[in-house]
Amino acid sequence: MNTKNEQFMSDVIAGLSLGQKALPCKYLYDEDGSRLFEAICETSDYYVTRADLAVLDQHLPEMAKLIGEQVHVIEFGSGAGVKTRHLLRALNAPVAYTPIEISASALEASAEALRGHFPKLAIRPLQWDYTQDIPSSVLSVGEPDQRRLVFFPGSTISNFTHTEAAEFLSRIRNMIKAQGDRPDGGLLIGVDLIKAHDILVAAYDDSEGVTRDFNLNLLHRINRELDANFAVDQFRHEARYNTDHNRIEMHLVSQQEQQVRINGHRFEFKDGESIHTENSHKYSVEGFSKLAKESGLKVVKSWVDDQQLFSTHYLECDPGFVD
Ligand code: AVJ
Repeated sequence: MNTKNEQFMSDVIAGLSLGQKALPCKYLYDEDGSRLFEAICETSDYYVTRADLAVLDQHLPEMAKLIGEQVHVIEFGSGAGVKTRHLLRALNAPVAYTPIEISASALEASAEALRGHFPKLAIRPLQWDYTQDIPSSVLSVGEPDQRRLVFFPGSTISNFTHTEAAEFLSRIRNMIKAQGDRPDGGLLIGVDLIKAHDILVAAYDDSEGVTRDFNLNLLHRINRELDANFAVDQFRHEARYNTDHNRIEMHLVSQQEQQVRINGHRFEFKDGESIHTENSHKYSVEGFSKLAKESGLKVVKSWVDDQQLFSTHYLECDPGFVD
């Protein structure tokens, strides 16, 4: 077994040994999972992607004015999408674009696609796990280094708990704050909003069953990569809204009492017992602004769509913040 699978194995063993069984959501996004996630974004119940784009398209001219000219755009995620293209087109003379993504293939494919659209822009794909620190020199684009705009659309921040989200925002602050000749930069981030529970549950249990397949794919993956014997059809996808934490939780619920063997380890499931596989935290505009403030960022402006489904925020370093 290679090191990558060893890590996967030990995370799975640890997660299934918890009282509430749980698996890290990053393992949902293998090649099949990433393809299924793209398909989720096309379903009629998953409003998130459309609402995100609607907010951007309606307000990009104003956003671009606040962001200013000649920025170095840094995106967390491969940036294959239409949102990146719309942003880059709206900005005034962006100097460089750095998509940061752990999957080399996703990164290269999207960088190549973008080069076709922006032949004169310096596109500098960076293969890196963006939840880990990135040395500042790796991101520098020249002398003097250019002002940075971090772009984090899609409400990917929803996967983080509040503590993780606050740490993540602090790291973004360090990345954009002034250094040498480089002035303070900004952050443009999409955040899904708290709303009626039935809309939320439907978005994570779509009527086409794509989210179900996405969630169950994790068991197929464990069977394939870790020599396990999950009876996948004996598990059911469930999306629950947790009101205490303002989050959707995805679970895989055992449909009977059963045993699963994973590379010599055995795990017991009671009838109805679940594996918690993903969180999607929801925010109010005020709640997100408060979280950002704790991390030394201040919201310059927030925008929401007409139906108040989704929010996009432009933030800058809070000059009054002391770490
Ligand atoms: C990738 C975290 C933005 O929480 O809406 C969607 C993940 N999982 N449907 C979300 C997801 C199932 C998605 N994010």
